[in-house]
Amino acid sequence: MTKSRWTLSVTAALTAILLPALCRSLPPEIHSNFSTDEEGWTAVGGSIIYHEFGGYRDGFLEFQDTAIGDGYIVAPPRYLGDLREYITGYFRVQLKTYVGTDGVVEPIFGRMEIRSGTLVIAADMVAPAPVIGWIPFTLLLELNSWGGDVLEWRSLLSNVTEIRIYLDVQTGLLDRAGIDEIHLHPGEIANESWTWGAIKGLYGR
Ligand SMILES: [Ca+2]
Repeated sequence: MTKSRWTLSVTAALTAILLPALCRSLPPEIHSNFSTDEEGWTAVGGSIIYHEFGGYRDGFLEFQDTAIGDGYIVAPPRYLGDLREYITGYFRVQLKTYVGTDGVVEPIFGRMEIRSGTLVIAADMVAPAPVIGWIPFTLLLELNSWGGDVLEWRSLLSNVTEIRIYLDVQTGLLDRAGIDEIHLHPGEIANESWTWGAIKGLYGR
C-alpha cells in the first residue's frame, strides 16, 4: 500500500469511529414551566400551592412548610431513570423566598438530592440567604459539583429513583418559597455566571 493510500485508509477508519460519536444527538431537555398545573411535582413536609400567574413566567409552584422536618418537592418520573447522558449538563431553576431580609434561612434551602435506592448525591444551589425576586440558580451535573467517587456516581446516575429539591426556608412552620422553570439541560452550560455549588458528597442513607 502506498503512503497516500495508507493515509486515506487511516483517515477513513478514524472518520468511521469518531463521526458517530461527534454526531451523537443529545437527549431531550426535561423541563417544568408550570404553565397550567403542577406538572407532576409533589411535596413532602409541606404543601404545594399552584399559582397561575406571578411566576418567573406565568404559573409557578409555591411550597409552604406545614410540617416538622425538612420540606422538599419531588420530581415526576420523567426526570428519573438513566441520566448518564445528562452528565456535563446542568439543572437550572428560578427561585424566590417570602422571608424578610432579616430572616434566618436554613442551610438546607436550595439543596438538591439525586437518589438511587439508598445512594444519594447532593449539592446546594443556593447560599443560605433570602432570595428576593425571581433569581436563576444553576447546578452543573458533573462530579466536581456533587462529589463522590466517579464509578459510584455514574452507577447512581444510571438508575435515578428520586430527585428532591429542598424548599424549606426557615425553622418553624408556614415559611414559603416559590419555584419556576425547572430545567435539566443535556448540553454544557453556555458561558454565563452560575451560583453556589457547595459539595455535599455521596453517601448512603
Ligand atoms: Ca412558569
